[in-house]
Amino acid sequence: MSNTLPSSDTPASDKSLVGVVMGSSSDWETMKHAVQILTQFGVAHEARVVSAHRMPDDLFAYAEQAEPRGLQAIIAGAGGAAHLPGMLAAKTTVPVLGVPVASRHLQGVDSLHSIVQMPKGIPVATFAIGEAGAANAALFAVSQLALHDARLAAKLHTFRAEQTAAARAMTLPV
Ligand code: RP5
Repeated sequence: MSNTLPSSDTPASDKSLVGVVMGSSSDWETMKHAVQILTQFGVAHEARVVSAHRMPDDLFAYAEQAEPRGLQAIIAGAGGAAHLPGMLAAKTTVPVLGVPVASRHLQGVDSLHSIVQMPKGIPVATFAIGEAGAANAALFAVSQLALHDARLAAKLHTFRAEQTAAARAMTLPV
């Protein structure tokens, strides 16, 4: 298990459509599941640490550059007082998809409440705590992009069909 982001995933790129950001490298074990989905679907993306409280100037710069750089979505994961997604959303109109990371003491319920309880006017689409939330945030970004990308839409339909087939093939230990 590694808390280090893979170097090939870290650089910001003019071609990135989705940004995956997180408050700490300790979030990587959760957020890597978003990156895996984006990689699986061939969506150009980047991943990096942008800590809201330890790198506030970087957070503002990332958010301000998101739209001119062409990002279509930002997947933001954080734990505890998880203000990263909300502060990003406050500084950009690019859709922000928030992933609550499980925290040590409150198991991510704190992260979930921090992200989901955005006051009216600045939305953050909030997903489940942990791995499922990270993967689903990426799948949601894929489905948004697929509305204007027929090849990506076909991949998404195939993904769903395979998932259905796998569920139908499930057996019980009776
Ligand atoms: C948050 O604090 C991060 O998103 C992380 O989930 C949590 C703990 O960070 P580290 O102390 O592991 O760097 O900012």
